[in-house]
Amino acid sequence: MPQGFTRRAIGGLLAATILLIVWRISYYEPSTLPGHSPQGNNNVAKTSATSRKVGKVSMLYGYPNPYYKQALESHKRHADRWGYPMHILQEDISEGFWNKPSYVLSLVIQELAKPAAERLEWLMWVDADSIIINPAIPADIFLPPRDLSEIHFVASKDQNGLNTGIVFFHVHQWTISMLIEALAHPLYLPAIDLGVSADQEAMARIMKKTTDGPDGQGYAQGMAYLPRPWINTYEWHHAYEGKKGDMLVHFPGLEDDRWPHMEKWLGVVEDTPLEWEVPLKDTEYPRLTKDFWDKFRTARNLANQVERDIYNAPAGSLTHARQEAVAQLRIALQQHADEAEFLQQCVDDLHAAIKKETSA
Ligand SMILES: [Mn+2]
Repeated sequence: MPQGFTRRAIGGLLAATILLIVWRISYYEPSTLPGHSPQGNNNVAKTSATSRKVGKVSMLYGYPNPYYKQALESHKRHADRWGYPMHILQEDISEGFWNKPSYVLSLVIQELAKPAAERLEWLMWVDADSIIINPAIPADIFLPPRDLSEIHFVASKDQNGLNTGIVFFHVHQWTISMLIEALAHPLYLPAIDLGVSADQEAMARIMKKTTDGPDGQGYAQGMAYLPRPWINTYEWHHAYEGKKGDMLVHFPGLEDDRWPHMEKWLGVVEDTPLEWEVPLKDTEYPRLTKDFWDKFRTARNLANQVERDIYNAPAGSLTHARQEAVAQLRIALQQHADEAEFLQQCVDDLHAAIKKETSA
């Protein structure tokens, strides 16, 4: 290779890197978290061409709680490292749990009011009872590839269903409609008891809707559940369910156990931050997330194709088995994408139905 070419190539690469860094810094907003001074942002981690503009969002108000404050500082360090602006609600703007969807809605609207090129693309909500333990994991590795443009909400579920402790919201009109329906739930369906986590229960119910909504199809096809331990790893009374390299720890439930558990983890990340840090490439995340979305895409494309085939089938064709199997696969994509074996079973069942009805 001629030397001039090499020099030009290196020069070009350097210029592109500087441009990228300048561009990332321009999205930086200092935290307004009390007592947290904004740090310089010249250590922003490298981002790839497929990376997304992500902002992190949380809330902390009311009686001062040093554990939550320190937990959010771990999120702020993660945000600084990757060049994500971080927004923290510090005033009670609504009633209890409704602060969360209200604040996210306000941010989505603010982002959409900007010119497209200046907008954040996704918001990562993080509860103040979660701590980043491996800041080397970028938020956008979990997001759907751009071609899966119908996905606007990425979450996880536990034994109680949807858990909104850690969730990704797409900056999109779909999210505005969804959050407005969630916020309005107690007003238009006052007879339904949403329980203690009312906002979470409202969102869980709305995510199952396949009627009404922005396009008359509800919201079910706009969401995907990731395996919960990837993004929303729990601390149980007896132990951490995750392993070294996992991105964070969340402390739902736990009652009085929460404080000693948070204190232990805050000690780990503040005193020995490198103990739990593992470079992204040395974790399972790149392979697992790629595999997840590849399988999701394959299943979704199959469902689309079979629905077209059924629609175009000549009158009198057998389609009943395919209709049933494709409906099952849709439900699997919408509510069980985090259960890999179940999703695969639904794909296999649909292939069997196709074979049965089209090979005769
Ligand atoms: Mn929580």
